[in-house]
Amino acid sequence: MEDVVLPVAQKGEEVLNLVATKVSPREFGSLWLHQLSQAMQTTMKYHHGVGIAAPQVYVSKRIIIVASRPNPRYPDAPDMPEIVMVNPEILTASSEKCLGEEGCLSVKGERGRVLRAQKIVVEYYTVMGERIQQTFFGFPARIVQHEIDHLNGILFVSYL
Ligand code: K1U
Ligand code: ZN
Repeated sequence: MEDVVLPVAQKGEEVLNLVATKVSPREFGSLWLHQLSQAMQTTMKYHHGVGIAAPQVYVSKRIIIVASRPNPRYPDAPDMPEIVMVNPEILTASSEKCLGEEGCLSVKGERGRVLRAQKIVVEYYTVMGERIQQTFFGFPARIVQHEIDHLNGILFVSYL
């Protein structure tokens, strides 16, 4: 089950327009949540992405993965281990904004510059249900905002 590459929904498909539902407390630590997060990681890596959200693999639940690494557009991006976030919420967002290039596994062949908060504080749960508060800056903060937009039915192209 670990190496499953899931199909990725493309712009125009209804699942990408929905507001995803929260993972319930009884689902924390469950086999399906472990298997889904593992398959999301495999799918993201297969497509060389730096993030992915569950609705992109046809699961309308509030789960995202963030995996910053240096890349041609962001050579100074931190190389972070993947973080799986369940029910993520942005607690605070800086008034300082920055423009940066984005792409999307669900919008093939399109890139664009999007204005995002430079710094955010996020609260989320691990797959085991541990509550975490974490601060993100720059490119990782951009990925988190892009992925949480997916949970709210928003694609980056709507900002262009
Ligand atoms: O959610 C997704 O569709 C994945 C997306 C995440 C993302 C990339 C860039 C900015 C914000 C969020 C991707 O991984 S697109 C492919 C990619 O690695 C990339 C694209 C543009 C700039 C930098 C990286
Ligand atoms: Zn995307």
